[in-house]
Amino acid sequence: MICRICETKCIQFLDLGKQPIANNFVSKDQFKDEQFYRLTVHYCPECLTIQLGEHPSMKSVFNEHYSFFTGTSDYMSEHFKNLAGTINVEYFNPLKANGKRPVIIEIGTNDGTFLTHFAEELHLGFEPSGNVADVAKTKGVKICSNPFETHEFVNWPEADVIVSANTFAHIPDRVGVLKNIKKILSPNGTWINEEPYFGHTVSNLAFDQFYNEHVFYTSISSMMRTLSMFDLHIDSFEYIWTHGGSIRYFIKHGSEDTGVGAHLVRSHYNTFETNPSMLMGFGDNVMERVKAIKNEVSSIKGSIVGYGAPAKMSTITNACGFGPDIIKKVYDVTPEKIGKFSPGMHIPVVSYDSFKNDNPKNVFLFIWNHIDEVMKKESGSKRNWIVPVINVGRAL
Ligand code: JHZ
Ligand code: SAH
Repeated sequence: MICRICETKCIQFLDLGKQPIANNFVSKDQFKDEQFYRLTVHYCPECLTIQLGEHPSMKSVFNEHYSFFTGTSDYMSEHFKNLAGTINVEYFNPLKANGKRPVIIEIGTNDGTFLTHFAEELHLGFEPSGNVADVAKTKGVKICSNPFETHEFVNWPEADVIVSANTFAHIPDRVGVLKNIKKILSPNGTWINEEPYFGHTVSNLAFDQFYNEHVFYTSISSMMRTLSMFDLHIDSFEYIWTHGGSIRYFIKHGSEDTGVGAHLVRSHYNTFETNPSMLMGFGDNVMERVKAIKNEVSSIKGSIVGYGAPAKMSTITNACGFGPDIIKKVYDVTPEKIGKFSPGMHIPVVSYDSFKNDNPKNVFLFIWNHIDEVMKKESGSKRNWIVPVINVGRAL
């Protein structure tokens, strides 16, 4: 395949086979129409960008039936409230003190969990999935349904802050996104972008982060190279504990050396960041991990159920061949998923309401990234938790 950024020939390091659309929970009558794609992962030797080989069309993924709602996690709601607080203190209040009315744009607003904190400010949220956008609108959030990268900004003021969380990685036309950021970010503005950090995916063997929505996987070195092509740079960054280990970049115009490259040389992720050929070994380790999960599950006596029905479960169950004969059902809180079946393997999704009453013993924790929140909720009950990754702790 050819790199989506710099058009260099990429190198494949992982093949997880035929996979369905990860968030496409289906009803029985939709089984026969399910769409599949081949889940291969590659890196570009030139700009170091890690990316999927192929993916289904955006329209078949982000539409009126999108099943992920940010607000289903209390932890994530709190996380975005805190981010809004930081933005107010660091960017909005100083601008207001200078008599300016600040402007904020969000890419991938979803149900408005973040942007609702700016409902009284000059704001705009980009959200092409109609059903989640409708929820955002009820929270006072102004929505544009165009994909951000195709939007033509006419009579819209430059943004002082642009926020994208778990969305930049989802948009195949990365060049289009960066061109539009360049156009609409004010000269002193900041683009705050957060998403799972690929260093954590590697060190946790979290291969369930690979699925069709995640077209790109972020490393600091690839971000530095890509941004420099668009006269943007990483002003600073921090590792954050969301979605199993993420990174938050603060990005600005220009090409200043802010010491990020020097940090990389000292970081224990240096090998992976600067020598992507080690990813071939990672690909082999993932396939070993798939075998280890299958062995662990087959050694369990008695029935197994799943906890949480994230997009990630699609990769695991399809790679491991786990259908309802192996994982009987999966409990989830999302009304859009309950009563449907998991993509590809068709494990029934049932309401979390019956979990405590059913009192299952063996529970596959598909939402290992929410482990703190789950263990708080489930403290006091004794269960055999099966966790697909080798480490859920804070790596940094
Ligand atoms: P969760 C999605 O990934 C998709 P997923 C997307 N591609 C992405 O990048 C991230 O989000 C941001 C349920 N749940 O967060 C709700 C419970 O049942 O791991 C959800 O269905 N009980 C945009 O899907 C799922 O689990 C609970 O206590 O991998 C969570 O999915 C909690 C906390 C959640 O994201
Ligand atoms: N920011 C939220 C939601 C992430 S889900 C969070 O971190 O929880 C990703 C969201 O991006 C989805 O709601 C999806 O519909 C939206 N999205 C997908 N493609 C997009 C595009 N081209 N422009 C803007 N939003 C997009």
